[in-house]
Amino acid sequence: MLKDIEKLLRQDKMPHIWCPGCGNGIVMKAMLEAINSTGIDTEKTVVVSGIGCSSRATGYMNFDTLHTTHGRALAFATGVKLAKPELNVFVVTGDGDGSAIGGNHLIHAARRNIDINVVMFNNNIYGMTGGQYSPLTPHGKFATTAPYGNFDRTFNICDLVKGAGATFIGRGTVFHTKILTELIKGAIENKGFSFVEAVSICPISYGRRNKMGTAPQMMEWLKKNSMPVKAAEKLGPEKVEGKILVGELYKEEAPEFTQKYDELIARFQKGAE
Ligand SMILES: Cc1ncc(C[n+]2csc(CCOP(=O)(O)OP(=O)(O)O)c2C)c(N)n1
Ligand code: SF4
Repeated sequence: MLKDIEKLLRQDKMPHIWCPGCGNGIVMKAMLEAINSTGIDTEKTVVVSGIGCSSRATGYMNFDTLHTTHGRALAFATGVKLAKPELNVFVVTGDGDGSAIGGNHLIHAARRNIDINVVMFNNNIYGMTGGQYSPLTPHGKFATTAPYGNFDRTFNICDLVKGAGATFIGRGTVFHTKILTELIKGAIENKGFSFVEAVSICPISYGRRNKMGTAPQMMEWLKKNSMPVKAAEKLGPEKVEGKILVGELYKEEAPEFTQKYDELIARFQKGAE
């Protein structure tokens, strides 16, 4: 309920800067609901973001927050988690922030399986700077820098993160908010690197250019073009082609980075005695 999460918002920072119909508030609410329902200590919770419309979420969330530089949220978050492994560390990142300039940080944080929960707000575009294409702009879609349609291949960021070593991966959308909230809860419960792709809508910098209509029409589009991953597994690839697959995509157990680091220190301290 909204009442339960109001305390997790910085009311003095309202109104927010997001455009009417933007999906960012929906993803932020899913994060707050997940944090609230898992009952983690909010005094020991840190949220780190880069730069972009989505990254402004750290300004509105009532935790210890860091609004850092474009693409570098995971580098800052890694420092926070290594210095104080007892903290619950989240990263809020945009598709541009986290998959382009911050792509290498994403690969290596996943590779280390460091216990950080990343929520990537994927609106398929660089929203804040007016609509340049990002690595997650689908093939053929229009952007200020792709006036004839994006000729890059469509890129699956969850596959990249899986290949790199993440131990929890899920995809939700701003239409499927219950699923999105559950996935963020799954990320919190996983002791290791967790990645949740939150497919969002940017009616201003993406929707207008791609003639997707109003925000409710973009939501309708998300509903029609998504499918639960479990249902997709039972269908042939031709029926799944182009669909956004939502749900838990991957989970495994693997040693966590800060725990291994602490064990190493303890081993050498013992040796020195
Ligand atoms: C080093 C650096 N390069 C470029 C920029 C300009 N810049 C600010 S936000 C942004 C893109 C944001 O897009 P995304 O991460 O997808 O987030 P959104 O705004 O869509 O939520 C860029 C390129 C910057 N601030 N710093
Ligand atoms: S430009 Fe797009 S992503 Fe940015 S606040 Fe507006 S609708 Fe949201």
